[in-house]
Amino acid sequence: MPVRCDLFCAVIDNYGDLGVCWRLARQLAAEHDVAVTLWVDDLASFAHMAPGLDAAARTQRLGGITVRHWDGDMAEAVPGELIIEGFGCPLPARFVAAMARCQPAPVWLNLDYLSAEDWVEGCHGLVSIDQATGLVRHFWFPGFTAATGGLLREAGLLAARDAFQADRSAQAAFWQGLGIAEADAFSRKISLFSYENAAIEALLDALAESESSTLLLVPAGRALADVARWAGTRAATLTHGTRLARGRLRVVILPFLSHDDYDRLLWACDLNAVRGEDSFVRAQWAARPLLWHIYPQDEGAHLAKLDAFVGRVNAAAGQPAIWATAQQAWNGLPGREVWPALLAELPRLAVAARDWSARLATQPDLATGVMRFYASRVE
Ligand code: TRH
Repeated sequence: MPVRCDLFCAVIDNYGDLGVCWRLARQLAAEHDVAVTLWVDDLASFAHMAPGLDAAARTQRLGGITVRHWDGDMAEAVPGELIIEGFGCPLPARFVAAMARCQPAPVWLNLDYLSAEDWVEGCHGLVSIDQATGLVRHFWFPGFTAATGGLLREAGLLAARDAFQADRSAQAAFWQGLGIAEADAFSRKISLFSYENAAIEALLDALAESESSTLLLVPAGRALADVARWAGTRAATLTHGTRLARGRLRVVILPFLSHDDYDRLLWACDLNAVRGEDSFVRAQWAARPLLWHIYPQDEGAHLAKLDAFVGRVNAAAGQPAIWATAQQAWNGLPGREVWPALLAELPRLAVAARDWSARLATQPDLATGVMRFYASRVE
């Protein structure tokens, strides 16, 4: 009998919570033979990311998992043996009470947010006791070292990436599919996924004034406001297929891509601007240089997280110094002048990014870690 897992996702904002939970759900089903039910409270947002999803269906099968709309107290639900709550979303009291009636009690994990900070190693695996039932909840912290919960990485991901990056005809077909058959004519390609970001203007100026030609791909989203301001137009005019040109820069607006196509975009670009958590991790698996727009938090708490990540990469993979300065400039700290220097270093940054990706890949992936932990609890 496969292990039954209930994975809960409350959509707070944007797409990261969903992206992570959906990815984990699919991997548990595909690689660990787990019967996963993914409970999502906002199916309309999910449908934006998952093309085959019916936002009106309360229950449906999608890519090897069951997706259910989470909109009540779940009085009728029968808990599985493994319960994962995404990012501390509180579970309905009646569901927790049903968990407490199970014999044995399910293994209960809270999947937390990713950070490269040192404290993560100390907090990964800590427990809290549910006051009402006495059930034990384990904190699962993703991270960049063996003493953390690891990073999501599907079994065939890096082989698929390597095959794609070595195959010019596969890349040409990908660009053709996006309606950009001319992509290969550009010296470099850059993808841009960020929140509203005042640094976009200076980067685009540097690309326009560069000696080398650039194709900038911008999937629909919050960065369009700054791209529009740079272009002197309204964001509403920037829709799928819109092309803008200035100097040596051509900008193409893309639709919001499927997960698989977004991976291919990251694999195909020479620099990827990413944000939040899931795209940030995917860019590291792309083994290409990245600019991380970290999710802004109150009182600048995110800047410590940015520093921790940059410090960890620098210690391991020895990036050219401009990379750290560029991460800061991309996140609102002074540094308008960094972009030409960053672009000049892209070839060396590419070598370092590949090295970093290979180092990360020596650690067990997050889904495997979860299932090993589960096995250790039920032995
Ligand atoms: O969307 P994000 O900013 O998400 C999150 C959430 O805001 C969350 O609350 C916050 O705590 C966290 O960031 C840090 O960024 P993220 O995590 O990169 O998620 C984006 C998802 O969208 C990811 O799964 C990749 C996917 N995506 C596509 O599928 N197609 C696309 O074209 C693009 C650009 C992204």
